[in-house]
Amino acid sequence: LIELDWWQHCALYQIYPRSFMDSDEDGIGDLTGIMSRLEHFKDAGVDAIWMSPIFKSPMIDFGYDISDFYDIHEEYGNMTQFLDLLNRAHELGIKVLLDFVPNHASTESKYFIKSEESDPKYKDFFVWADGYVDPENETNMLPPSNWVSQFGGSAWEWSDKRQQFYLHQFAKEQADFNFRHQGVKEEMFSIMEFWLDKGVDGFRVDALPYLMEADPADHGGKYPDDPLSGLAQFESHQLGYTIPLYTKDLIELYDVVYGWREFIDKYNEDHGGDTRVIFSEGYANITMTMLYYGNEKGAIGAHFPFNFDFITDVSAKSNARDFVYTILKWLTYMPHGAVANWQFGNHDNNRMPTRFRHDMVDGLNSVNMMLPGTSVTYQGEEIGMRDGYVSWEDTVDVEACNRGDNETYHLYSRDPARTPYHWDNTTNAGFSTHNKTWLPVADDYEELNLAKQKEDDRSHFKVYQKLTALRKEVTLSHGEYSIRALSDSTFYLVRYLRTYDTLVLLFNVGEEPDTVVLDRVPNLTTPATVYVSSIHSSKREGDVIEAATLTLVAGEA
Ligand code: TEU
Repeated sequence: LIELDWWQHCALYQIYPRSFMDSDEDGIGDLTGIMSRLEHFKDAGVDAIWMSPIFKSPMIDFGYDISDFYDIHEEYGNMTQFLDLLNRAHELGIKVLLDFVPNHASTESKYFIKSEESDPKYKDFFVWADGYVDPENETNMLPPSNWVSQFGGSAWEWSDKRQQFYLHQFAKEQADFNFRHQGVKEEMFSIMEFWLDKGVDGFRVDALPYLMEADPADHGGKYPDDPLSGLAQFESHQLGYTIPLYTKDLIELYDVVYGWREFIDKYNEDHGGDTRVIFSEGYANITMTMLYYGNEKGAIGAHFPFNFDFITDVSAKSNARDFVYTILKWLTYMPHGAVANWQFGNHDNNRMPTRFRHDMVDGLNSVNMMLPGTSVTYQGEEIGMRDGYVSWEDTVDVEACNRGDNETYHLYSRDPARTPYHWDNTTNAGFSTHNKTWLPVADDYEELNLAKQKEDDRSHFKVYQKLTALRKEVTLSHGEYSIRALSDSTFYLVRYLRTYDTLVLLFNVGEEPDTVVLDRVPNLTTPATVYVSSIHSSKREGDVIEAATLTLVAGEA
């Protein structure tokens, strides 16, 4: 059997640094806090962590608005603490990935300040354009095009200083870099190299579909209006969600990604050691997503693009066939020889047990861990953490504040998925001793926390530990797969490999009990032994299944 490289089958875990562990009692998570809890990853069986941005930032978008790409944000710590964290993680055998945010920079960054001043080196670092004089009011300027920001409103913001508009596909404090400018491309290599030299194992690369926009040179020197997805449509919700034509998924952006892969491959070659990787982030249709892996001409891109299909394509309403379709979609479209990955949540979406049902946590974690490729866990999923309640008064997410009001903010807010981690049942769930945490701690923490789950006889965490241990089995790293619905509500996932153990997952995603006939499951021979089961299952580890049928209660795996 071919030995897999670490990233091809690791259990990867996303840390949201602001909410993981507070060591300096200010109600905000930090690097020393993360360092103090590294044992948790050993304990959970996690092999690699990626952290949402830890760089200097005014925190308009909680770190996705970077003002200095080469330094650590003060609230999170300093470079010495970062290096301590990195070294300690490496001693424990845990890989560390950073979040690389190439699409935009904070308007407080040196790049933007100098660009706004038309400094020769930086003047073209961002997407600047003249506006139109408002025919109804000559002192008012209208934006170059009808393009929309992801966080609501026009994607163009006027600069008095430069007397031009600049583009921002996210908040107005996040100016979009101009990737048609050589200086920007070079700066990106220099940022990556800086952190690779510090010893990081790679990057999660943020918001790639937005990297490039239509080139005015192709449109008679102007930024063209988007025919379907412009401001007016967006604000009146006329067409629902329409994919923008000129600001997202542009073909040219992939060459930039392929260039980064070349760069990191070269870095690996020159420096030896374990492979450094890039995992790309972006919500796009399956064809555009697959291009991040590489193209038909042989160009290679990200080690893998994050797979968001379990976030965008299935929910509590999905039946077994929807799950099977969603899984097979990725595996079928993926280029030959590529590595898959799976995840049920991240800091931008409602938490997994909330989007699905609470009784599905162990089943969903099982699917995540048993599919071929890399599994990704969002902080808290290992204990089944649910969305926290955040009132409008406590809401801090820029997307919710810009797009929502006190009645609609919950449609947009990402705060509920970002509330502090539940370590134990002490004040603030053991996250912080400060009297006010940056987001409120979810009120179920006394019942739902890591310490309790370690003590309980059966718990989501114990299931999670069994699953990460199971991943070390060669059947899961190298085995074939077979996935199919047995009924509307139950599907199987079988992993098998020659003479090794066959591993079978049966998962009832429905809301009613379901009885399935076991001889319809390929490679399943009875008597079969239960290795792990949902915490509400009547089956226990070691139970032997001999009967021809099996009844699974709602959500049972
Ligand atoms: O998100 C990129 C992205 O595609 C957004 O559309 C995201 O899905 C949306 O904000 C969800 O409501 C990345 C980060 O993950 C996100 O936290 C940042 O806000 C965004 O980039 C800008 O950096």
